Amino acid sequence: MKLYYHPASTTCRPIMLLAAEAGIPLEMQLVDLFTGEQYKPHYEAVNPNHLVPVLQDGDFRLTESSAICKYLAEKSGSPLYPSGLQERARINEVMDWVNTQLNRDLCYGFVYPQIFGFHKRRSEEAQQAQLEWGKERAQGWLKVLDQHHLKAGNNYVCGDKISLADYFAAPFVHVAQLTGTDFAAYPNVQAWLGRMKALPSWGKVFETIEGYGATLKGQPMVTV
Ligand SMILES: N[C@@H](CCC(=O)N[C@@H](CS)C(=O)NCC(=O)O)C(=O)O
Repeated sequence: MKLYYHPASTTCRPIMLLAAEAGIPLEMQLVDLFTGEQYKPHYEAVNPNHLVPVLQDGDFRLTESSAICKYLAEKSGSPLYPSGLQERARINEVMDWVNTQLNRDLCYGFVYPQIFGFHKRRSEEAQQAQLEWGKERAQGWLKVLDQHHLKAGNNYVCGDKISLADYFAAPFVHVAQLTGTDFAAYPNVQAWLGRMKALPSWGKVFETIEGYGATLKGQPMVTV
């Protein structure tokens, strides 16, 4: 199986982490997002959305990070994605929540306008308004993560067992750190992220984005 990816992509890291931890062999095909390779005809033929990740399994091509994670977990029979109806539904629920609410407001609404030049708003006033709006919304979702999903007794987002939802959520939550956020205001999130970072493959999977984060140090940023 081949994965079209970029290591700085938040949506690729859940798949990279899953594959590395579960020992799923993937041929890694870099798509250079920083030179606009995603818009070149050869890649448009792979994904008309001009996005990574894309999984190629023989003749079968799959986009959407959440769908790819589920496909790989199911295909490899991973215990991270148990087949019990309600257990699986709970994992799907959290993954959908991350992909819609948290990703929209924390990543796109708050972090990316600060760390990626091409996401920055056109004027200082627009930028400040965006960050104000994004911060308030992101704080709300982090509170839900902290006090509902990770409430006392829950070491992981779906209970006491690590699941595919943790693999999916952690890279999206982690991006807040690139603005200098330390999650002290969300102690359960902080402790959970610490557990996720202890996964043996975390360092390698996050190497590129951490390297990028290091180049941002010293820039004034708003934290959540
Ligand atoms: N809904 C898609 C979103 C994928 C996505 O946003 N990919 C970003 C990287 S994290 C991308 O390829 N961006 C390229 C661009 O915006 O030109 C998924 O979950 O797979």
